[in-house]
Amino acid sequence: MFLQSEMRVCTFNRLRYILFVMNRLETFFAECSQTINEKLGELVLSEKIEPQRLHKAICWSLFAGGKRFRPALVLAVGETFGAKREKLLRTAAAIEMIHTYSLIHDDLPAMDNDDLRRGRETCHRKFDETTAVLAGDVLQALAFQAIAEDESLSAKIRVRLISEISRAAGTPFGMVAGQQLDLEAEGKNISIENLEKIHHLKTGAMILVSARAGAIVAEASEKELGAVSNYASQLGLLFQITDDLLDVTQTTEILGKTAGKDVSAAKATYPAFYGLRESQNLAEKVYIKACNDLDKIGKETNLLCEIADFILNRKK
Ligand code: GRG
Repeated sequence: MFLQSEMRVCTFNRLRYILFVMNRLETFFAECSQTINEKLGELVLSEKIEPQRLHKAICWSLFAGGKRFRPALVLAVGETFGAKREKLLRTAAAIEMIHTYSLIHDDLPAMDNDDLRRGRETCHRKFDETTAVLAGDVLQALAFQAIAEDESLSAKIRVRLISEISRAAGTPFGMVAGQQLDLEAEGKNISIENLEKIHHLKTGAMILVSARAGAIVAEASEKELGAVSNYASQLGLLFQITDDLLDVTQTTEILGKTAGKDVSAAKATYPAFYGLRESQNLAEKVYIKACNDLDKIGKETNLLCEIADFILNRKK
C-alpha cells in the first residue's frame, strides 16, 4: 500500500513527465511552424503571383497563423522513418497550401459563410468573394506544382505523392466529397455511419495523407505504410471529435474562428450525436487506439504518440 508521501512523489513525477512531454511537443511544433513558414515564404511570398490583389489575398490567409498540424505530421512521420527534414519540406508546405485553400473556400457565403478565421477576417471579407475563390484555386495549383518541381525527390516519389494527395483532396475518397456530404446533411438527422463517413472524408483524408506522405518520402515499406495509415486514421477521427467538442466548449477568441457555429448551422457532430461526456470518452478511446497502432510500426514512435496526446488535449 502507498504511503501518502509516496503518492505525492508519484503524482509529482507524473506531473513532471507531462510537463516534459508538453515542452518537447511545444518545441517540436514551434520548430516545425518556423521551417514550414520559411518554405511557404520561399514558395509563395517570393513567387511572382499576379495580379497583386490575388497574391495579397493568398498571403492574408496562408500567413495568418494556424497550427500547421498537417505539415508537422508530415515531418514527424517522415523523420520517424529516417527522412531528412529538407526532403520533407516541400511536401509538407504543399499540404498546408491545400488545407488553407479548403479553409478559404469553406468560409465562403456559399458554404459556411464565416467572418473570422485564424483570428482575423476571412479572405472574402477582407478582399471579396471572387478573389477568395481564386486565391483558393491558386493555392491548390501551387501545391501540386511544388511537389512536381521538388528536385530532392525521385520522379517516382513525386508522382506517387501527387496521386495520393490529389485523391485525398478530391472525390470520391477525399475532402471535397466530405464537404459536399456535410453541406447536404445540414439540418437532417443522419446515422452515426454517415457522420463517420463525412468526417473520415472531410477531415480524415488530409490527415491520413499527411502521415502517408511523410512515410512515402522516407521510402517506408508497404507494410510500414499500412501501420502508419492505421495510426493516422485514428488521429483524423480524434482531430474531428476534438474539433466538434471545441466548437461547443471554447470561445471565439481562443479558437480564432466563430465558436458555436456547428449548433447554429445544425451540423452533424459528435456532441450532437453522443453528448459532451460520451464524445470525450470516445476521444480517449480513439487516442488509446492510435497509440496502440503505433506498436506495429517497429520504430521509436514516442513523438507520434505525443502528437495524438496533443490532439486529445488541445485547446484550439
Ligand atoms: C471547401 C473543399 C472544401 C473543404 C472544406 C477544411 C474543411 C473542408 C472544412 C473546415 C471546417 C471544419 C471546422 C472542419 C473540421 C476540421 C478542420 C479541418 C478544422 C480546421 O483545421 P485546423 O484546426 O485549422 O488545423 P488551422 O487554422 O489551425 O490550420
